[in-house]
Amino acid sequence: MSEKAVHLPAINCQHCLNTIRRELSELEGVSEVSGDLEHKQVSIRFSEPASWDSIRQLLIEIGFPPEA
Ligand SMILES: [Cu+2]
Repeated sequence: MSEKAVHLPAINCQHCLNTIRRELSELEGVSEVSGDLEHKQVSIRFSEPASWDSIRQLLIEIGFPPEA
């Protein structure tokens, strides 16, 4: 089980967080997604088969690239 907090500068409103939460929870292995609108940050708890690489790729695809 891993947990990662990432800064997603493209987050602007609650709707963005809802989209991120919905899309990420469809990824097998992702067990929890919590968002912080004020800091444009999302915490993701995951285990295999999900990996940080697959999560990062999905975030890029849906328009919320993690800040490097
Ligand atoms: Cu939004």
